[in-house]
Amino acid sequence: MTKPRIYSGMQPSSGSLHLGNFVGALTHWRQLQEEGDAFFSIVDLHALTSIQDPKVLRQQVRTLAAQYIAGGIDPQSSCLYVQSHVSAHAEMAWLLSIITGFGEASRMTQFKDKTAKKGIEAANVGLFTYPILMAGDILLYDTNLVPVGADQKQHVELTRDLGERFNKRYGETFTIPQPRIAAETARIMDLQDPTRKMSKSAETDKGIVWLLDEPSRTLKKIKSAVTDTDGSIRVDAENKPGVTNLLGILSAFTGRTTAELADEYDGQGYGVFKVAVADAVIGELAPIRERTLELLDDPAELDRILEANAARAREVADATLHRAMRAMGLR
Ligand code: ATP
Ligand code: LTN
Repeated sequence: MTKPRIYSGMQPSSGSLHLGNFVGALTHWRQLQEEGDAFFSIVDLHALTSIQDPKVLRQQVRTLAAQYIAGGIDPQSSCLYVQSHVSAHAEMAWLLSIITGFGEASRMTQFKDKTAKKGIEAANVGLFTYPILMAGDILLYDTNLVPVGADQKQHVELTRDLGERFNKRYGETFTIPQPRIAAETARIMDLQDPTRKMSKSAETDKGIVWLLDEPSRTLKKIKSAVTDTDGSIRVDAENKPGVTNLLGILSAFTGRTTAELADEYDGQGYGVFKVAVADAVIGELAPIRERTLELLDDPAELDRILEANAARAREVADATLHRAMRAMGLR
């Protein structure tokens, strides 16, 4: 049996990945790359919808590439590449926009969320067509499985609908992908406001552990995590969101269940518990941080890896793009 094709990507939209991205995305990718033929992209065309400074974008693309590699994505066995290096992505987005209904695109909740604050008038059209570009990413690689967080499920559903519609209208062209949604327990919450997910767009970064934070800073952030006053250590998301989140983090970094950990730490006090969480997190993240900095010290080598992988991605993507164009009566 041939291995399933796996595809996922993240936007280079911050100076570093955070703990949520690491637990919710990177650790799954790392595991999945063993089971399939994986493509992991740095979706810089998507990030253009929110980043205006070219220098910042260029730097963040390199940092994300270094963090993918330092975090365990093997650029020899997985295809780790930058979306804009493969021109088929932008072309495919146009072809798919033709078969996307305006109403259908208007129903995407991420667009509604991202424009809620400033209003639709202030948004760019790219933010609106963002899910169509994403559908193209996935369809170009004959993808079987798309590992993403629950917030991206609607976009993968759109991808399936567009793929099926295209196949019906123009003949069998695309493989229809399945989403692989990370478990709710893999969702890491903000350390200062544990009712909200850890997110790079939070107002302050006091509750965010960045993978590039120095260990002393990580320790400080975890020690200052908001908890409660009842002193017990148990899983209770409703009444004890802070403690529950810390148990989730410790579980992700030790492979032990939250129930087991609660049993072990209950009665020892929050101070001891927080230090245990920080030790586990720093133990795994400190070497990743160092490796990332080493990789960033040699940008030429990083660029060489990205270019070699882009060449591989282009081969697969161009073949699919040309197939779709011919099916539509182009070329
Ligand atoms: P934004 O604030 O712009 O939504 P983000 O920090 O939530 O950004 P994304 O770029 O949307 O991050 O997500 C990249 C990947 O990381 C996705 O697969 C997403 O599901 C996962 N992810 C993001 N935040 C978390 C979190 N707090 N816990 C677990 N997984 C997360
Ligand atoms: N929209 C996604 C990033 C993304 C993606 C993709 C994920 C762009 N293209 C293709 C999976 C497959 C996000 O914001 N996390």
